[in-house]
Amino acid sequence: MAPSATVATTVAPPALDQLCINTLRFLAVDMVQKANSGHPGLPMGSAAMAYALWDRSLKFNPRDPHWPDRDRFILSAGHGCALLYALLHVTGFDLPLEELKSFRQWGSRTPGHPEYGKTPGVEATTGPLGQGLANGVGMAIAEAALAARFNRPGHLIVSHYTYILVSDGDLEEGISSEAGSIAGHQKLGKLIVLYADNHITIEGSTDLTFTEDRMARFAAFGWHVQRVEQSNDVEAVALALENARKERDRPSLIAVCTHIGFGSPHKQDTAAAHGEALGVEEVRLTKEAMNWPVSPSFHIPEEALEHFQKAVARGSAAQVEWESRVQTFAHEYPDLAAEFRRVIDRQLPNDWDAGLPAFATGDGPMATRVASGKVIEILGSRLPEMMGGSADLAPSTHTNIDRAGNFEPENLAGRNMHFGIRENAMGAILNGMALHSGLIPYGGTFFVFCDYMRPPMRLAAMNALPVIYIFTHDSIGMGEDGPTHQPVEQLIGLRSIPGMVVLRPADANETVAAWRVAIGRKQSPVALVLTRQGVPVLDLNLYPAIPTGVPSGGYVLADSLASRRPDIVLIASGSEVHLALESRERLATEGVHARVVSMPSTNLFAAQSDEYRDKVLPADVPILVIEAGSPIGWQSFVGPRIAVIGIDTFGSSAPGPVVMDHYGFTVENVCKQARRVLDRLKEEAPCALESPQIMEGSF
Ligand SMILES: Cc1ncc(C[n+]2csc(CCOP(=O)(O)OP(=O)(O)O)c2C)c(N)n1
Repeated sequence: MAPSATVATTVAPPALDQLCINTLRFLAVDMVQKANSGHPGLPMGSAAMAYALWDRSLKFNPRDPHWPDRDRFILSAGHGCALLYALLHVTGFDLPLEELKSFRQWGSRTPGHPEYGKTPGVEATTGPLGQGLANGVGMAIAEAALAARFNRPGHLIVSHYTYILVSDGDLEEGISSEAGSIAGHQKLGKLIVLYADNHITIEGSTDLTFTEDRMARFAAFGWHVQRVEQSNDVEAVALALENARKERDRPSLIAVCTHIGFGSPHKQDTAAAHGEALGVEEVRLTKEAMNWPVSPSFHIPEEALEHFQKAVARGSAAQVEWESRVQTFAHEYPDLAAEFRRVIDRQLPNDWDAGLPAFATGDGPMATRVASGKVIEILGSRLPEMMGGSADLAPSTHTNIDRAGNFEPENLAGRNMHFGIRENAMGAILNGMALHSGLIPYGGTFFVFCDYMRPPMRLAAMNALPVIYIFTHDSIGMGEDGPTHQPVEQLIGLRSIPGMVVLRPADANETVAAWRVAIGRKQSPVALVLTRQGVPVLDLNLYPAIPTGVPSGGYVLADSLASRRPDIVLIASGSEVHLALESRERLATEGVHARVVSMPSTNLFAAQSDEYRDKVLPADVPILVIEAGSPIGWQSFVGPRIAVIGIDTFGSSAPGPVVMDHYGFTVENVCKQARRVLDRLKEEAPCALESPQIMEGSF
């Protein structure tokens, strides 16, 4: 058995508490019933523990949901969001009852799972189980890091807790072990997790799938664990929360034995309390059983509302008290206070990009990952809010900031993070850090392993979070490690995530420009896709368009050598840009005049005006795309007059240049394919496919 403490007091909560808890329960029941869609079970079972937290502990101000020193609360079990919306409404957030009545309807602020930015008081988008837990770890890391940076003796400017409500599903997901492990290792004492331990998931009892001792598991991660046997024992939950807050060196897990669908005569403790409304008859029976008026629905007793709304005065007072502390702090440490305000507001200092290097040809060949490492060094010294690291690949991803120290329990001011080999949690922790605000979080790994962190990347894009990913070893060009490590479909995969900006720079100077874009974007995640292998450095005198071209996503890097309209446009990204440039010269000797368009970001290019795009890619000039990735997707924005040299297998293990040659990334093949495109146009007849690497025009 785990060394956990069991906390218990009385079983029946006092009448007012009971009234408040039932208010939450039945608001959730009515919301789901009216929508005829949603999950009533978790809200009914977890209302009491959520009430204990929100009523007795949580520091929040409904009138200012973004107050920087509020406690964070994440409902990781996002399917139970009716509970969260009920809490937000009754405690006085700007979420009118009408919104609760429009649960899950078009245009409402009460979507089917909590969405960050849509509902005041929702701290994180949740729904994909496990992500919210790891987001909370990121928030707790942010709190610890900012506290270390800004608090001074006698001045507590950053001092709040992160609370998370999780379900069985959250703890079943592998990410919970990744996140739990790192949180325990980092001794995140201000992270407190309430676990709705109800033994039920959608397919039935957890006996079907989930029988390990969860408490022992988290204790082994280094957590402080407690159990509350009676979920309605508000005082016991409050006491367990108090114990958890006293525990400064370990994150806390409080398993509360809840009953899914609590109070429902036919559905309590069954999977039937999941995923659908209770039904009109069962709602009536439940209300009657719990002595609640059957109608009207959405009933909120005045006494309960009055009690809940004390949160407004309590929250305002707490914020006013904090603001006065900040004022005293600002008096004593004016520069530090201004800096605190700047980072919390996500503002960049005026000179943030001063001193970024302009690389010379003689600096090359240089891998873009190496160039990125040099940029991180400089940016890291100018932007103390930059904090990040790698999933155990820092020597390869070049993500460390020299002299910034490791973030670890003994050095919470350290900014280099060691995420361990935990990509999924790394992505979600970065999201939590971005959601917290005050930091520019970044994380790196090999590009192929971005698949392991795709769920949090998708959420980062959905929530417009400024997270930066550094993906190195970006193509088959990385060589010997072979197909398991050679990304092929990842580029198109990331480009297809709405809102994700993917940048694959061609050389060191494009890498500098790409970092400028990444830091400057406050409303979207950015993935930097970088080479392992050295590539030539493009001379800024010869290619002056680089600094302004990269932010446009695609630009004319080198025009047709003849001062006339190009015969063909060669589009390339990353390492293939150099191949395009060489091929352009070879083609010229054969009388074919090619323009080279460097396209580090299809997403940014797609966002340019039609006029700009038509200038870069004239409508009636054929296009050959050269990119060491899946050819799918290019036609969507360059039209049908296109051929692609890409890859539609998984690569092979051999030295990088050999692999590139084998897959047709040679000057000979580019020139040959360019001539085929032109010949075909002359003949106006489709030509047969010659190799799997070239895709023909009419997709
Ligand atoms: C990653 C992920 N997989 C699957 C689901 C679909 N899903 C929603 S709720 C749920 C199970 C809920 O069981 P539990 O987590 O124990 O919550 P409770 O029964 O307490 O409501 C599942 C599988 C999901 N939301 N996220």
